[in-house]
Amino acid sequence: MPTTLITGGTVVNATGRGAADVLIDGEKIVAILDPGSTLLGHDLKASVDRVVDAAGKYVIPGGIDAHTHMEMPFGGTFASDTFETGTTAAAWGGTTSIIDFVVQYAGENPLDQYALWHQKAAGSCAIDYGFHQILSDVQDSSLDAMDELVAEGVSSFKLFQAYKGVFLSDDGQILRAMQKAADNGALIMMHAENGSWIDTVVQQLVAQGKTDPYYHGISRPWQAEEEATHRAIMLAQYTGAPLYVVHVSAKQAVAQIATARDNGQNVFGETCPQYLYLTLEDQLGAPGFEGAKWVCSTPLRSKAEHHQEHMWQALRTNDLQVVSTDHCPFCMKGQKELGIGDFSKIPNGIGSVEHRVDLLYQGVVTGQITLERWVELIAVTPARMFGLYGRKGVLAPGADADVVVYDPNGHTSIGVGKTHHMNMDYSAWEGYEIDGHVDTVISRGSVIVDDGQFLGTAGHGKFLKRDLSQYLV
Ligand code: DUC
Ligand code: ZN
Ligand code: ZN
Repeated sequence: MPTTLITGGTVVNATGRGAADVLIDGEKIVAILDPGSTLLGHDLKASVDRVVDAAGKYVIPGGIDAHTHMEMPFGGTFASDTFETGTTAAAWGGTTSIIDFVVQYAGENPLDQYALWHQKAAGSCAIDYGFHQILSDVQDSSLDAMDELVAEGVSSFKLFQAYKGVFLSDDGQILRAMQKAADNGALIMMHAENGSWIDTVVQQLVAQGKTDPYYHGISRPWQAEEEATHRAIMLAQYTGAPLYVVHVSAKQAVAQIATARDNGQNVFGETCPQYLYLTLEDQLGAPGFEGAKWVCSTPLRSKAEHHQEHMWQALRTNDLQVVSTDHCPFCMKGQKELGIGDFSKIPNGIGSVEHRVDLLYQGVVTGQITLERWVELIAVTPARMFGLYGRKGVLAPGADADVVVYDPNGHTSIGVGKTHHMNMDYSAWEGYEIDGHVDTVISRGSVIVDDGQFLGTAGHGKFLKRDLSQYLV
């Protein structure tokens, strides 16, 4: 494979920034050099196969989206991005690794499902990919499978306190899975919403004829998120399991996580771009059936209650540690439409895998987070959290050459027909005009996006066998 020199840019890691050149040999970074360094008196630029000019730009580790659902069977249909379309869109947006979810439904063996997900992803991905395992049927065989999966590099397991009859585990099942995780070192990821509470409110709202998408948000109140978050934390405290709460949207849930952390528990929290920008009033409350575009769970929260500002604050203060997308796209036509006349039948999910890096960068533009914190949230901490750091999430000799050249003076117009490569017939971010631009994306030494062109291939992406979380060992 060729050698590449990225010259003239500002290299940004979590620990700082500085003018430096990045030398890549094959799939690896081999050196971070003073700008304009020579090799045995020779101009390095003349000695390498390819030079990437990053003058005036940031050079950052490739983004890691630790929460995606490509091709997920859910809500009576399948998430509309395949591993190929979803990872290609991710690449366009500066993400060079995803961690997707293998799904176990009731009666299924997690190991069979794990093999099936390998079949779906192998040969299809444009970027590297790992797996978490969803457990919806916690029984002896599932607990045994957890050990085998950890050995396979699947070191995190998602449980649900919502979606009764589909994903939901009761407290006893959660307890048992957490005991296993406390024993084998795995990380428990939790969808924290009180499902029984929500299901009852859904029935009441639908019976009252309150069937518009807006009521999806009303049916899943912050109290149901706070309560489930607290319960998960108590179960984690009792069992000694580490806990990572996914897609946190309520400020009260953040407070629960912060308290648990203050008390010395290994509890972590993730939020998503939709909870930073989009609201119950403006998006879910859009006229007619339009709000279906933004039906996801946990739901968008009330602007009047200021949850969105609170999420930014929590990212700044490290009460939340990761921003992932929960990318779970559905088209309006034929998919979201399943819920016309009954919001509870709208497939839950938003597609953002392409825009996470850009959307988070707006926090740098507005002064809510530093440049280093941006890199930490989109790449460094997900790598550490999910056992990839060193290989991924850092620009340093020995790391995989997953590199993004980001132009802070560039501009990105989000929307269908503009920058939109996800397999969706709409964009949840239509009309966003934002600062910054992903110019060049390198995945393990291969340039996969450059100058407005996709140069990658389906099948370039390799499976990431992950270590245990590097926050815990
Ligand atoms: N929430 C979503 O919105 N979609 C996928 C699953 C989930 O928990
Ligand atoms: Zn979830
Ligand atoms: Zn999810």
